[in-house]
Amino acid sequence: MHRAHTAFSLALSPMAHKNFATWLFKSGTSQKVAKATAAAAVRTYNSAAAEPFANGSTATYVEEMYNAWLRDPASVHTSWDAYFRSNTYTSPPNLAPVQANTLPLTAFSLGGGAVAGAAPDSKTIDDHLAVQAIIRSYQIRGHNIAHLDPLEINSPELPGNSSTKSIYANFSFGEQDMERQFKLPSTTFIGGDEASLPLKEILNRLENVYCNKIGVEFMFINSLEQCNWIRKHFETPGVLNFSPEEKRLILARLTRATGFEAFLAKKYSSEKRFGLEGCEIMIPALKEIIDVSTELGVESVIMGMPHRGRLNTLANVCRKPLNQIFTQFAGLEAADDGSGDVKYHLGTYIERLNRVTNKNIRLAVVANPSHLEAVDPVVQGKTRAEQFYRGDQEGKKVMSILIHGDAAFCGQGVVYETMHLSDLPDYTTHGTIHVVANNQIGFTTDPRFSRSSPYCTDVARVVNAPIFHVNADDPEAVMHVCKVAAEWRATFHKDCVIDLVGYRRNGHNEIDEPMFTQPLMYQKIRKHKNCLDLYADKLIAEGTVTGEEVKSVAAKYENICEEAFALAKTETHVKYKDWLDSPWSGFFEGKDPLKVAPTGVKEETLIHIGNRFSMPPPNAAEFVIHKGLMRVLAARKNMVDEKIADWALGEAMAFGSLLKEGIHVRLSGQDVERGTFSHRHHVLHHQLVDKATYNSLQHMYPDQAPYSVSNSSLSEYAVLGFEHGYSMTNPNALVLWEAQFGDFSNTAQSIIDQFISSGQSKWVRQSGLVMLLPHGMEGMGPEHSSCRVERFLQMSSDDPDYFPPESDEFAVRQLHDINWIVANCTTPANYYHILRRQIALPFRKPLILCTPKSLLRHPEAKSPFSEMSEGSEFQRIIPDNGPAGQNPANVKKVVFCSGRVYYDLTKMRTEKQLESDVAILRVEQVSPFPFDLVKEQANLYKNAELVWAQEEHKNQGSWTYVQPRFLTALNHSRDVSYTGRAASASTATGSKAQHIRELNALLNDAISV
Ligand SMILES: Cc1ncc(C[n+]2csc(CCOP(=O)(O)OP(=O)(O)O)c2C)c(N)n1
Ligand SMILES: [Mg+2]
Repeated sequence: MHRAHTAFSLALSPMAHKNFATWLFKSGTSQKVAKATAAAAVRTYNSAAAEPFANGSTATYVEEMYNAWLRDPASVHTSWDAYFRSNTYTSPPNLAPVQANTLPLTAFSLGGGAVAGAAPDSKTIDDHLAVQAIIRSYQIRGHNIAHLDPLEINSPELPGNSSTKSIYANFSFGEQDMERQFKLPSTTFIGGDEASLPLKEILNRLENVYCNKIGVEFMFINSLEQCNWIRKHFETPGVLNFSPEEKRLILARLTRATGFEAFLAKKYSSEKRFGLEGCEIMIPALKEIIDVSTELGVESVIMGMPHRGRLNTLANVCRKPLNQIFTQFAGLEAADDGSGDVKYHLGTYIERLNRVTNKNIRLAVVANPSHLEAVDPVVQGKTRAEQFYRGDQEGKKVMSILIHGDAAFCGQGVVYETMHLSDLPDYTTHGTIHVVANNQIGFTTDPRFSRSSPYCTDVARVVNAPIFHVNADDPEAVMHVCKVAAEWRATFHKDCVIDLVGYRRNGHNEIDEPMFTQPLMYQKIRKHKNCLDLYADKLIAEGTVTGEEVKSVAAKYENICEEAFALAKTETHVKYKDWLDSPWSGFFEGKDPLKVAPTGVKEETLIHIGNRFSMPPPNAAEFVIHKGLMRVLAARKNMVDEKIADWALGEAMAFGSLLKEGIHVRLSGQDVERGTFSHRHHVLHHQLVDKATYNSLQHMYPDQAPYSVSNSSLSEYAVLGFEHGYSMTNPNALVLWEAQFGDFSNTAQSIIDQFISSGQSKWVRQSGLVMLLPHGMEGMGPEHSSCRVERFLQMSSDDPDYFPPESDEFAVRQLHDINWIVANCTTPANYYHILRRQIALPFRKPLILCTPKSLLRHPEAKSPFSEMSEGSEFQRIIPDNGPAGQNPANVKKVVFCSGRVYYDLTKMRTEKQLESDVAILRVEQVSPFPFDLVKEQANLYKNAELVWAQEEHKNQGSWTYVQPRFLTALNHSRDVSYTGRAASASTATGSKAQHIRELNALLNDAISV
């Protein structure tokens, strides 16, 4: 109770006043409020941020202030006085509904000597207001002074004096007031069934709830309902009472968690395992979350977590067989293909019976790279996909849990980016429970030097997620918080955070010396008993268990470990497949691994899709479409009638035909619904009605698969990660992510490097994700030109010096063996085929596709339906079909190129009338490199000089990738020279004139004989 003053004075600090005063007094505020209200009438969001400002606890507070002011203007701060005097405030009749344990202020007559029924005197009112303010202060600030740190080294630097004296001085309460009864306001549940309590009891209860081992941060939430829900779950008397059975279960789980690390430490003392010592309670915590969630209907939990405690989680949460885990320490060869990963990155997938709830549960821990937090959006995407395929629209059956380190949670921006997906209609997973294993250190850096926010969890405040800080040495407090978190998610389907404040008993890893850098902290840690011992002592002292029982539980688990250890010794190989996080049951079985289904479709299908795609909604008369779009639709219809397709139509043909075949298509990225270049227009907007839209691709066939196209948040890292996760879940879906411009994909580099490029090799996990990357040197400056295709190509895993054996299966075998496909298509038909091929393949590979900008409207970049209908297929190289191709022996020069520069080259060739002398060949699939076709084409043009022409700079584009492969394809018998821009540090010039000069030079150079 002694710290009530601190909490109270903080709540009423000048800053707190300022916050209220700003919105109340700013000139023009009322206009702004009016405007905001008008906007809200048009746009409604799902987000909590859309709730009116004067809502929830704030509104109640304002009303309380108003009532106090009515009785005595001097009792409120001068800013409130000024505001209420201005006559702008009217008490809202419905903002603070009277609840069971509330009474209007006029009813205060307790203990202050006022006669029942008579108006209370001003002291009574003041005192009640003071008590209300104290309650509120505890709710707002209690967490700042709670005992969260087991080591007690992290003292919040709070202003003010926390002595008992100053509490009484400030509130005019003396020792004699402690027994006075006070009515409890509707904003507290500490009374239980009682409507009033003595002051002493009020302070005691508040202190216990808010300043003990749990610190609840929630009063920033803009929802009165949610705030009340939290208050109720923490304040109701008795919530922290556990039955002896529950306590024994916690002890048993904690014993396993602790025993696991101890066993590994004993058997593999020099191996890195990133143990959980100091935060072992995380294991019982996760189990509690899963138990409660399962009880509430969840059937599948997808988890993402970093290195710390991962093996323990696999062993004791997922119940991955211990021998498989121990085998990872044995340094065995792998029995299957791939390069594998270190043991503390591997994923797993397990289906088992939850013994506590007696319900079946699926648990997946998603494999992840070292890159901290990179897995967060991947987990979200995978969760979302699983919800989607199960028809779990509210996230009642599938949920995600993300586990974080304290330093990474606040340091890595992707956490913020992922948080911002949490409430978006096409990305929400309906609430994630975040668990921070907060050991108060990141490697060798302590929080004072690694963050500027008071807590490592502050990022979660942006999405109004409640944050439950808890001392990791108090297992019962931790379990309570976990139970509340699981119930919160099941009730509100919003994110919440559990901050498990513990410590790290060892160094960053087991062979690291922490005393080099944290000597004082580690002196404390050395003397600190571990959580299991503390809890066992407590349970023994209170008579819940005996010392013998404690020992026997520990011994039993050690036996289990020993048996598994012996079994692991008999293993001769590790199997990467044992660690797969997303098995695709049935997908590979019975399939010819080298057979690609045809990608052409019946012409009537193309016509049907084309017609639908160019039609306004069926209720067109009422649905007002923008005039410009009517023209777009009419132009599409013309194309369909002429049986030709432009880029957007070709894409729609691919999507529509896949949807017809039952393949779910999901396209996501910034502004993808319309398309950055205004070419796609998949979503038509009613010009007069908000949110009234029509998406013809969702209405192609009555029994089609679902089509989803969604503008994303302005994030690449999280959204690409999300789509990658989505693509992992089901192979029978085409999942595409489009960058606004290709170069923006580099802000998602770790998803590209760590997951997309290498995921199959490391984790035997396949993904058919498509990355659409607008690319092309069109004079738009350095940042809107290049998708840095050279980087993708540099990561392609085909050997430049190896020409695979030629056979009918050459192309598909190459695709099978490589890590991903990199292509730059120049025709809508080829774009259509390569998209469809993603699904036609008997395996899945990511596709990196350079996509056009100006070609979207280029009159020549159109394809006849015949190039998309039955019998047609994707062309890895498009040969020269003009005079040069028809008479190759006379051709003097063959220009190989890739992408849009082809159209510039042909134009120049026409201008120079060199159609018979210069052949232009398009390498559409750059990687895996079409060795066979290059050889075949070069052989046609026996007498020609061979050049590679590209518009990208020499150190960029495809040149460095294709050059050695050309030589391999040609068996080093002929040379291929480079034509194009010089090497450059930047991707493109910012000067239009220079751009044109460079382009002309390269075209002139290429088209010359
Ligand atoms: C993106 C990224 N940057 C740096 C690292 C190197 N690194 C590995 S663990 C670690 C400290 C992480 O601290 P914290 O998140 O608190 O987790 P803890 O190890 O304390 O459990 C760092 C910096 C990394 N793995 N990932
Ligand atoms: Mg840490």
